[in-house]
Amino acid sequence: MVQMKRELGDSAVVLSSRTIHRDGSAYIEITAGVDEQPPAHTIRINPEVQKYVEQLVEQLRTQQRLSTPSPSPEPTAAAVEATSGAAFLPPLPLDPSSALFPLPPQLETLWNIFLADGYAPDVLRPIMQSRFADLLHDPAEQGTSRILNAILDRCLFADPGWLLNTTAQRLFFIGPSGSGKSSFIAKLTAWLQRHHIGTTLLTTDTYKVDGSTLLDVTAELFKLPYAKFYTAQEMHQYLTETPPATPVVLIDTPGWNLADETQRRELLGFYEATQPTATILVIPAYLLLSHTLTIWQYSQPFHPSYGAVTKLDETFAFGSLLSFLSKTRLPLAFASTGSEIPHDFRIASRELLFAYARQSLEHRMQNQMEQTDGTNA
Ligand SMILES: Nc1nc2c(ncn2[C@@H]2O[C@H](COP(=O)(O)OP(=O)(O)OP(=O)(O)O)[C@@H](O)[C@H]2O)c(=O)[nH]1
Ligand SMILES: [Mg+2]
Repeated sequence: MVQMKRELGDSAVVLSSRTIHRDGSAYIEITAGVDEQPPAHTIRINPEVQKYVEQLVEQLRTQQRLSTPSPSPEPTAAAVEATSGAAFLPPLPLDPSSALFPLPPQLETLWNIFLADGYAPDVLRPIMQSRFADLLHDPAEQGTSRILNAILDRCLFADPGWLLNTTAQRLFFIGPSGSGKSSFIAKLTAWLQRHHIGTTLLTTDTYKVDGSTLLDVTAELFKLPYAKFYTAQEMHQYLTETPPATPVVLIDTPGWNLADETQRRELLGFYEATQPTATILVIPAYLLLSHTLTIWQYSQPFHPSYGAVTKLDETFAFGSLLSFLSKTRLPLAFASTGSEIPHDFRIASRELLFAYARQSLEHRMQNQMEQTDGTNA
């Protein structure tokens, strides 16, 4: 039995046995069986994916790519031609839930650069997996754009004309303290006036010194209907008795902490009094993803309809923002690219975010190359 287990493993079982007499000696012949089922963890791997990866790794091994630390930064024309002529396997849509298999060095660099720029691994992983073979072909810059475009494909942008063709929009602005809500409302007001769209300004930010100063000045400058409220009741009464007649009404709020139940309840009182047609969530681009997702969670009672991203100029990594947009699918409507009122206002677009995000990734890639050069020197 010991010999059987040693030769066939622990799962071997005796099926039959008999005694054989040969040359005057007696032998016991055992017929044993082994369960041929592979272990459970092997079964879970998609066999097509496994086969594909094995073939790919074999192909790379043949070309000695896995054993060389990294390709030289400036490949020669001959080397480029030789590489592009290589017969790679066609791309296979891999199962996004499967673990990321070991990456060859040229994709590891891309993966690390995106991670360093704040992109969430669970956003990045399925994209890199599904474009695995294409990315292996691409030079680094092209690969970066390919991944970035795939992430932007998952982000939503508001129709740029939605506010220009409106007849009755009440926009309720929420967002963390100092996110740029009041400045943004001032910028948006100027933009609406340039497009001759009647605007009323309302503020509930009457809880702190100077909370409403920016809107006082903006309303005065453009001679707009304007009111301030200290309580939700006051606001409700005002809106019931004298509902604003302008096509657009912008409502500023204090930068209360939505995770704080008391503050959230008070803000909800204003929200219910306003009965807005849309809630705009104002978020600075530099916040960490864990932070924006928490804000997102606590902002659900306000039903955020659109996003306005601020401080693009003060942000040096755009992965958190793009991961947030791709995860929440919150349509981005506006952007603020600086503190100057009214100039630093943009209608959000895919092209705008691509430009900012690409620049940051390029910068990171350049730094990495300089570091590699420094290490090699
Ligand atoms: N660099 C830069 N600064 C901005 C931007 N938007 C707003 N700011 C600045 O950020 C600071 C806060 O802006 P506010 O508009 O007061 O922010 P808020 O969300 O209304 O703040 P609270 O009402 O206190 O919650 C001000 O100094 C603004 O000038 C932007 O896009 N870029
Ligand atoms: Mg404010």
